[in-house]
Amino acid sequence: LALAPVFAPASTKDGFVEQFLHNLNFDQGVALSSSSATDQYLAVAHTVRDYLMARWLEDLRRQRETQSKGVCYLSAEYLLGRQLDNNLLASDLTEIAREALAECGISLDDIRAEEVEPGLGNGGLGRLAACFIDSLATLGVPSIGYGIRYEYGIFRQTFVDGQQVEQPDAWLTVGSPWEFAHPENAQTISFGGHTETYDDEGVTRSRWVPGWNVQAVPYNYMVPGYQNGRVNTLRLWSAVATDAFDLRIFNSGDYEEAVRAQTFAETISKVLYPEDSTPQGKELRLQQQYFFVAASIHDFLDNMLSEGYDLSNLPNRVIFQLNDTHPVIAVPEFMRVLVDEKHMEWDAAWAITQQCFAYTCHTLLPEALEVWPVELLGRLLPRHLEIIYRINEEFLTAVRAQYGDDEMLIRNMSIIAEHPVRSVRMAYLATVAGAKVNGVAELHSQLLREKVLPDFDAFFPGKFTNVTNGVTPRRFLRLSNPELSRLITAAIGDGWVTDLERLRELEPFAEDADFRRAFAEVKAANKRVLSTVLRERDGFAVSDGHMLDVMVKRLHEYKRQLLKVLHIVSTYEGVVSGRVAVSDVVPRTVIFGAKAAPGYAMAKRIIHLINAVGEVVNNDARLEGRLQVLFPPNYNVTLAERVIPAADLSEQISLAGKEASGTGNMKFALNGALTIGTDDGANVEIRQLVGDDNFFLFGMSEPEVDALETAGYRPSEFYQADPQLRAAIDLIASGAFSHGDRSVFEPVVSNLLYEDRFMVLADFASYVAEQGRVDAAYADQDAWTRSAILNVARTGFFSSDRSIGDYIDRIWHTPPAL
Ligand code: 26M
Repeated sequence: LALAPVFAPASTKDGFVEQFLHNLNFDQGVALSSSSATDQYLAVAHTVRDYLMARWLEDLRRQRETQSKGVCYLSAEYLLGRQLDNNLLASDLTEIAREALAECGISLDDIRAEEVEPGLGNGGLGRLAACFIDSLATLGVPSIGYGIRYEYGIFRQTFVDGQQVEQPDAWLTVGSPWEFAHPENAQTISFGGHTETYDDEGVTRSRWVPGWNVQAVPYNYMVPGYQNGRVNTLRLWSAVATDAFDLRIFNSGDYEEAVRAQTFAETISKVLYPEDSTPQGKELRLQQQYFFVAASIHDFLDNMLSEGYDLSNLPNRVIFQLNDTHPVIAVPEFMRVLVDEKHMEWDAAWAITQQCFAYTCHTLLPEALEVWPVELLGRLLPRHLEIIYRINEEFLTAVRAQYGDDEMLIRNMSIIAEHPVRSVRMAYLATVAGAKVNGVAELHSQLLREKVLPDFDAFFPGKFTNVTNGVTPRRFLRLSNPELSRLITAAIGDGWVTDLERLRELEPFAEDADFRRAFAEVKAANKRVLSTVLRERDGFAVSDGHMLDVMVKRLHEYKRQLLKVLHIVSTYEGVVSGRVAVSDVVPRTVIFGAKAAPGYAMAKRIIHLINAVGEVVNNDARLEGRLQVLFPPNYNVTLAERVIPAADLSEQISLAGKEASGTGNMKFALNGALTIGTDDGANVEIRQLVGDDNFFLFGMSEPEVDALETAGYRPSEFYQADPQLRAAIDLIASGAFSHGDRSVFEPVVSNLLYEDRFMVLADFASYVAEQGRVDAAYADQDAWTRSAILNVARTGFFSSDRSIGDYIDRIWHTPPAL
C-alpha cells in the first residue's frame, strides 16, 4: 500500500505540455488563453515539481528507514536564489520545458523572470548554506537542512536621493510553488515559565514548567541533486499560535486577551534580522533561534529514529552542524531532552552531546561574536540557562584540574562573561560542546586557533580544523554563465559540472589563440547581457569597451568599500586637477552592489557617498565617459548571477585578517575575472592556486596589520604624507560630491582621519599602485584573457562539492551515498 506507484509525467515535450496545461487548469484554475504570466510561472513550477515528486518521496522514505549516519545542517539562513532554473537543470528538463512552452506560445525566459527569489539570508553565510544543500544532494549525502521560513526575507533596497531606504520583502504574496506545508507534523515549542525539581521514585529530577508556547509548522522544500535522481529536503519552520498560546491567560479564561496574544506568537518567523555582523541581543532573535532548533531536534528524534532506538547510539546516527552560533541553543536543548525527558544520566548525556554537534565559525570580528545576557536567557529559557551553568561549571572544573587556579585563565575561558553584563558566550558554548570546530578558510582557521580561541585550542587538542568554503558550480557557472559553460564543455566535456577540478584540463587552452578569442567573445557577450539587464532594471546605460570592475558584497567597514571609493575619487581628481591626461585613463565601469544593515549608520553613509560620487563622476564631461560608477539597488542572488559572469576585475579588498573567507571571490575567479585583493580569507588560497602572475595582490599582510596596530596606527600621518590621498580626501571634504555642503560626508572624513579602524589610509598607496598595474595589464587584452582562462582552470578547488567532501572526511564521517 505504502509503495503505490507515484505518477511522473513523461520526460518529453508532449509530456511536459500535457502536465503544464493540466496544472494551469487544475491548480491555477485558468485557461491558457486567459492565464497571466504569474499563472504560467506557477504552473511551470508545479510541473517541474511533479517530475521530481516520485524521487523525493522515495528519498524521504529512505532517509527515514535507513539508520545510517546523516547530517542535520542547522542554519538560521538560506539565501536560495531563484529555484525554477536550478530545478529544471537538476532534472535535465530545461530544453524540454523550453520547447514545450514555446509550443504553448510562451517564452521560458519570460517565465523565469516571474519568480521572486527567496531571500532568506543576509549574505555569505546564508548563501553558503544554500550551496551546501545543493552539494549534499548532488553527492547523495543523507542529510536535511533545517531553518526558518521567514515571511519577509532580506529587505528590498531602494535609493532615495542616493540614500538607502528599506522596503519589506513580501516574497510569499503569490505563494511559493516549491514548498509543502505539513501542519499535521507541527511541533509545540515552549518558552518562559520556571523550573522545578521533583521526586521520581527516589531520584530528584528537574523539569521545566513553561509559560507559553507556539506551534512550529514545517514547510518542506525539494533540493534536487544534479541529474542524479536524488531529491533531498530543506525543512523550514513557520510559527503559528496554538489554541493555548499564553497558558496563564488561557487558564484564566480571558478570551479577548487570549485572542490578542495569539498574533504575538506569529511574529517569531515574521522577519529575517538584516544584521550580518553585529548581533543586537534582541529577545525576538533568541526566540527565533530556539524556535527553529528545538523544532528541528524534536523533528529528528520523533521521526527519524526507529522504534525503541537506543539513544546512546545517536553519535552513529546523526551530526548536527551548527552554521555559526545562531543555532547553538540547540546544545542545551539536546541536553534537556536527554536528561529531563529521557531520564539519562548527565555524564552519559554530555558524552553523547559532545559527539553529536560540530560548530562552524564564520567571523573574526569580536563584535560579531554572539552573547546573550543571562537575564534574558533565564527569562525566556530558564531550564536551558541552568543547563548552561552546569556545562560551564564542569568545564571550568576540568580546566582547573589541568591548569590549577589561574583566575585570569578561568575568566577568559568561562562560557559566562561577567562584564559588562553577565552573558553567555555562544561561541565558547559551541566550542566546548562541539566534536569539531572549523573555520572557513586556511588563514581564518589559523587565526581562529591562534588569536580568538587559543586557550581552547590548547585545552582541546585536535578539536580545531579547517574547511575552506566553496560555491556550487551548478548555479554559479553552469546556470549563470551558459556561454562559458558551452565553451568549457566543448573543450573538455561536461564532467566538470560535478567534478570541478577537471577545469584543470583547460590550462593548455590558455595557449590556444582560437580558444582565447572564443573566451573573450563570451566575456563580451556576458557584458552585453548585463548591460541589457541594467538598462531594463535600473535605466542605466553601460558604456561599451570598458573594463568592468566589480565590488559586490554586504556593506561593511572591514570590507573597505571606502578604499574603492577613494580610488575612484582619486582618478577623478587626477583628471579635473590636470595632474592626469584624460586620454591616459583606462576606461572603466565600476559596479557596486551592497546592502547596509538598517541600523548601521556609517555603512549607510558610505552608500550615500558611493551614489554621490557616481552622480558627479558620471556627469562630468571632463572625464569623457571614461569612468562610470554604477550602483544598482537591491543586489541579490539574481543580480549576482548576471554581474559575476560579465566582470573583468573582482574587488576583494578587505583588511587582512578580517574577512573570514569570502565566497564571491571564488565565483568571480571561476567565471574568469581577475582579482585585485589583499592577503585575506580565501584570497590567499585563490592566489596560491592561480599563481602570482594572475592575481593583483596589494596591501599589508595580517602580521603587518598586527604590527601597525601594536605600534599605534595614526591615519592622519598617511594623509599628511601622501599628496594624492590628501587630494582625494580633501575633495570629499570640500563638498564636491554634496552640492557644496561639507557636513554631509564629514563623519566619513573624520572617521578616516582620526579612527580608520580598518586601515583604509594605510593601504591606499599600495592599492592605487596595484590598480595602475591592472590598467597596464588590461591594455594587453590577449594576455589578460590568458590570465582569465587560467583563473577558471585553476579554481576548481572552490566547488562546494569539495567543501562537503572535506566536512565528511574531517568532521562528519558519514558513510558514502546510499
Ligand atoms: C547575528 C545576530 C542577529 C542578526 C544577525 C546575525 C548575523 C547574521 C548573519 C550575523 C552574522 C551573519 O553572517 C555572517 C557572515 O555572513 N559571515 C560570512 O560568512 C561567509 C561564509 O563562511 C564568509 O565567506 C565571509 O567571509 C563571512 O563574513
